[in-house]
Amino acid sequence: MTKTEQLIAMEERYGAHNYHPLPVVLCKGEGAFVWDVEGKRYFDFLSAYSAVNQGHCHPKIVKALFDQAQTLTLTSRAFYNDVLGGFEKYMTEFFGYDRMLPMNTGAEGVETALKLARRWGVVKKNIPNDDVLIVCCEGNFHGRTLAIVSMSCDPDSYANYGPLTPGFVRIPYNDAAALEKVLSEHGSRIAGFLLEPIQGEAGVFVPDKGYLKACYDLCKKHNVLFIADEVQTGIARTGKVLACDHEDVRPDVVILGKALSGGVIPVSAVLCDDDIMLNIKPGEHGSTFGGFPLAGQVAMAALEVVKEENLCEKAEYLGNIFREEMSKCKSERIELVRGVGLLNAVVIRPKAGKEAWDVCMRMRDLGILAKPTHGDIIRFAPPLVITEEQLREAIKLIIEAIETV
Ligand code: IF1
Repeated sequence: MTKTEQLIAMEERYGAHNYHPLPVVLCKGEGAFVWDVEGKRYFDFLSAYSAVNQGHCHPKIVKALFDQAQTLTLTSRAFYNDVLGGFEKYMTEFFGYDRMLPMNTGAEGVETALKLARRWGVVKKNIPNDDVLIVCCEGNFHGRTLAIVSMSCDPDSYANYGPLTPGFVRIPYNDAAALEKVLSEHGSRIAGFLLEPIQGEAGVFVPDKGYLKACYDLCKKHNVLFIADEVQTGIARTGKVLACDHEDVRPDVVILGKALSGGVIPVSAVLCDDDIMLNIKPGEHGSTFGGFPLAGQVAMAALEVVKEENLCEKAEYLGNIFREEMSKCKSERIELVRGVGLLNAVVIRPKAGKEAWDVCMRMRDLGILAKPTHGDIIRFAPPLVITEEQLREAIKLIIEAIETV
C-alpha cells in the first residue's frame, strides 16, 4: 500500500464518514502550492474554500501565532487579556463599525448574527419574541448548525435531523421584488435579511448588478437589518475587502470567518454598530475561545497581509485574466465561466458519462486541486498570492484537463 492509501484507509476505519474527499493526501502547504505524501506538488485552487487567501503558511501570520503561543494562548472571557482590546480596535477601524464580537467558526459567526438580529428585533423594533422572523435566500449556505440548516433548501444539509428551528422565511436569491413582497406583507415581524453577496456553495452564483443595493434600500425602508455573510466572499477574495463594497453597500451586520485568520486557526467575527451590538448584555452570549489571544494576533497579521500585499488589487487583476483565458477555451465541455475577483466557477457539460468529478480527478493528475459543488460546477479559488505566471501555467493545465478527460 502507498502512504496515500494507508492514510485514506485510516480515516475510512477510524473517522466519521461525513465527507467524500478527492483521493489526495496533503502534508505541506506554501503560498499557492500544496504537496501530497508522495511528494507531488499541486496548485491549490480551492484554498480551503477561500480560507487561505493569504497563501498556505504565510510567514507573517505563522510568526504571529508562534510568538503569542509562547506567551499566552487562552484566558477565556472570565478575565481580560492584553490582546483583545487592540484586536477589537483594529477590526472596527479596518471595517468601519462601532463594535466587534469575536467567535471561532463561520457558523458561530452566523449564529451570533442571527441572535443579534433577533434580539434587536425584539428589543428595538418591539417584535413579539415568538413572532420574530429572519428572511434568507434559496440556495443559501451559511454553515451546518441546526439553526443554520433550518434555513437551507438542500436536503443533504437539513433532512432527518429532527425538528428544525422556526422563524425563517426563504425567498429566491437575486430577486429584489421577492424581498419587497415579503417585507410588504410581513415587514413588521422581520428583524433581518441574511444573504451571501455571492452564493459560494450554490456554485459562485453572482447576483445581478444592483441587487445588493436594491435589497439594502428595501431593508432600510422597512426597518430591517441587512446582514451580509462575507465568510467566503470577504477578505479580498472578490477584489474588494468585502463583496458588498462592489455596490457601496454598508451592511448593518457583517459576518467574517475563514481568511480572517489566513487559514491558520479558526477565527470569525461579527461587526455592527452600537444600537445592534449592545442589546446583548454580559452573560447572554459567548464562547470559550472566542477572540482569544492567538486569534487576535493571527487575525491582525492576516489583515495586515491583505493590505501590505495588495490582495484586493491582485484578486481583481488575476480574476479578470482567469475568466478571460478560460472563456477562450472552446471546449464543448465548458457551459459557462462566472465569478468576481478570484472567486470563480466553471459549469461543466457532462459528456460520455464524464462529469465535473472526472475533470477534477484529471486536474489532480496534472497538478491542480479543485472540487466540484452540486455535481456539474467546479469552483476555482486559488490563494490570492498566486503570481500571474503561476496562474497562467495553472490555467493551461485546467484547460488540458477539461479537453482531455
Ligand atoms: C463544509 C460549503 C463553502 C460559508 C459561508 C458560513 C460558513 C461557510 C458563506 C460556515 C462555510 C465551508 C464549510 C465547509 C465547506 C465550505 C463550503 F461547501 F460547505 F458550502 F465554502 F461553500 N458562511 N463554508 O461558505 O463557516 O462554520 O465552516 O467555518 O462544511 O464542508 P464554517
